[in-house]
Amino acid sequence: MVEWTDIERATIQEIFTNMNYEEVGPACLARCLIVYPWTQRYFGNFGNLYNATAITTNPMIAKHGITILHGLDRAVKNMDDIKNTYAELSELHSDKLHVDPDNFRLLSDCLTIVIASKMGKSFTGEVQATFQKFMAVVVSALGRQYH
Ligand code: HNI
Repeated sequence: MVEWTDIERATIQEIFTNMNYEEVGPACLARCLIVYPWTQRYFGNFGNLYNATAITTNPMIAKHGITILHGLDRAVKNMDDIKNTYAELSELHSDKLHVDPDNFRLLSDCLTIVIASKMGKSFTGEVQATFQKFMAVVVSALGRQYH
């Protein structure tokens, strides 16, 4: 069971409250597909992913980036039970989508970088530590139903 301090809880709430989902979601998924091109294989039906420009202007990627962030909302709202919150989503990524769970961490790293660039100076070491702790719990929960 993961313990959260009041400051950690407040930090996570603040990051998500102030986040522009329409900007951060697409940027985060696009970055993942550009930096780790093998992750493109799961989006074969998303149209043109030919190069970085095609990826960053692909409307299906943009929309799905926002969907992923809304997926993270569930963890923000259930910080004390992230594991069970993601049981179904983990099963979907494992059994139906066959997404290699290593990719969750790659996406999480891209999200950290995008958020850092948006927050600038206010993305302190402490904020980063809290955000990465949160994402580590999410990544672990999403990987739970793999067998
Ligand atoms: Ni992911 C669908 C959340 C990481 C590939 N994904 C979803 C959906 C949510 C979601 C929510 C929609 C489910 C539904 O339709 O019921 N994905 C998340 C979250 C993370 C994540 C919270 C990690 C932080 N997904 C990844 C990664 C990949 C990925 C790393 C591949 C590299 N996801 C997919 C694919 C789909 C998907 C593919 C189906 C897309 C579609 O619409 O066809």
